This record gives sequence, structure tokens and C-alpha cells, in this order.
Amino acid sequence: RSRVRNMVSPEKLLYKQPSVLVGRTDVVSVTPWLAPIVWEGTFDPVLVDNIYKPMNLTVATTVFAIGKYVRFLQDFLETAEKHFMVGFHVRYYVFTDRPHDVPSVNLSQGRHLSVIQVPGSNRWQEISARRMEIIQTTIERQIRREADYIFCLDVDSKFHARWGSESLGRLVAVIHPGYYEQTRDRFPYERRPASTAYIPMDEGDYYYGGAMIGGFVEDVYTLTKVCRTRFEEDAGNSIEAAWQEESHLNRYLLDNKPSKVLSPEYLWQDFKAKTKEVKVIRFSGVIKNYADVRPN
Ligand code: 2GW
Ligand code: MN
Repeated sequence: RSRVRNMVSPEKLLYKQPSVLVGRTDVVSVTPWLAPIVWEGTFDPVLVDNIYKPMNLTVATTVFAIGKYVRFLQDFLETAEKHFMVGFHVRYYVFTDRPHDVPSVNLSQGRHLSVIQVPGSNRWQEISARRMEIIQTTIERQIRREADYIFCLDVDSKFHARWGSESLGRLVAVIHPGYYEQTRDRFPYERRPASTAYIPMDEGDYYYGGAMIGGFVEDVYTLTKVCRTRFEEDAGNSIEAAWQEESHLNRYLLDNKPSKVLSPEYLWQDFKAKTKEVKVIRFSGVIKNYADVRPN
């Protein structure tokens, strides 16, 4: 399935003249390998939507809600309906061991939700490893046929403002809000050479957040497959990367550069005060009482 076409200028749409001189100067909006870094003010939302809409794309969204994490689904889905890829075809894939606890949320036209039952687990390591595996196998079984782009998101989060077609790209990652002011040697990458997620102190681009992986279905498929294999290889050597799949994701993205990088507007944390460069918080992790939601 590949219905992604070239960007065609929308007929008769009037929009502000792009400038090569005036724009945001307080942030960097392109990586050294020339991938855009998406910040408010670097794109025209009406123009990008009008370019992508005629392509008639479907965007898959996977979300895991194992055990008590089902309680996050309602807010996640309700806020996604308000802000996430509005006007596009969206297919949510909710993976849960508690299908009866999935709330019924009114979906707008062109948006579907499938509940896929998966085994529960008390071990975070298992949920983490199986997330990559389940995304991989579900892409093989159905998502490949049903969608063009995919976003894999943490469920303990909410949308607050537009997350639209400006986020679409071949391989899309998000900058973690906690580390973008730090030097690379301070990033919480996996630092033990025995792990397949190892990154030496003098390497690394950004610290990417594990709460979002996106892109073309086939590119995310390869990513999940590689990360899953490495996770299992590490497990076979009794090693678990510092931040589980987030560490493997960071290693993968160092070797396979994302074609688009989302600024921390696309992954904030509710406990963190907004900083001046963040003009709009679009998606954020909610504050959770660990004793309430995690097994044991
Ligand atoms: C179970 C035990 C310990 C921690 C989490 C869980 C758990 C996770 C669970 O019982 N049920 C469940 O559905 N999850 C799913 O995994 C859920 O979708 C959740 O959003 C996701 C990641 O777990 P979470 O949100 O508790 O971890 P965070 O917010 O600290 O996430 C970052 O670090 C993780 C690695 O440790 C991941 O890379 C994650 O993607 C990051 O955002
Ligand atoms: Mn989370």
C-alpha cells in the first residue's frame, strides 16, 4: 500500500508568502542531515493540510493499555479526536488484556478503532519488549493493508493542540522534553558496550522519546523488527537496556536518521513547566501515581 504521492500545490489556496529571511531564529529547525525539526511557526497548517488531504491517506495509531493502564484510554482517545490528524482517516489499534474496559468514545467520521486482545503481564520488561513485537506482527497481519502512515504512542498521555499533517514523514521521531538542553554525554543512552543499544559518550544526535515512533508503515515495520531482535538478543545475554525500547530506539535512530524530527511541542511532560521556545504544547505525558497504575 503506497498512496503517498508528490506534494501538489492546492489549487486556488491563498496563503502567506514564504520567506527566506524571516522565521524562527530562537530554535534550530533543521538537522545537520537536513531533516526538518517541526516547531510552531515553521509550517503553515492550512497549506500542509491542503497538500496532504487530496492524497486520501490513512494514519494508523497504536496504543497499548495493559492492566491498569486502560484508565488512560478515555482521555487519550477523547483528546485525540479533538486534535490528532483531524480531517484525515485514522485507525486506532488498541492493544489490551482488558477489552471490556475499553471506553466507548464517539469517533468522528472516517475514524475507526479496533481492540486487539493481547496477554497481560506483570513485568515491565515483557510489556516493553512485546510492544515492538506486537506492532511488528500487527503491521504484517493488517496495518500494512489498512494504512499509509503509523504513529505508535504511549497511552499515559493527552493531546492539547493540533497534531496534524506537518508530522508526516518517512521516519519520524520526537525530541524528548527532558534532555534537549543537555550535551550528548548527559543523555541517558545505554552506555554498556555489552548491550546492542550501546552508544559511546562522543556519539548521538538528540535524545529521542520512546513515547512516539512514526512514519511510513514499512519504515516503522523495519524499526520495530530491528529493535525487537536486539531487545531479545540482549535478553539472551541477561542485559536490559537502561530505558528499554527507548534505548534501542535511540541506537536505531543514530544509525538510521529520521527524515523528520518533531520538537518537544509533540512530547511534553505535565510536570515540566513550559519553556520559552515551546509556543504550544501539543501532546504530553500525564502525571501518574506509579503505585496506582503499575503492577505490583
Ligand atoms: C508496567 C510496569 C512498569 C511500567 C509500565 C508498565 C505498563 C506500560 C503497563 O502496565 N501497561 C501498559 O499498557 N504500559 C504501556 O507501555 C503503556 O502504553 C505505556 O504508555 C507504555 C510505556 O510505559 P510508561 O508510560 O509507564 O513509561 P514512561 O512514561 O516512563 O515511558 C518512557 O519510557 C519507557 C521505557 O522505560 C518507554 O520507552 C516509553 O515509550 C517512554 O515514553
Ligand atoms: Mn508514558
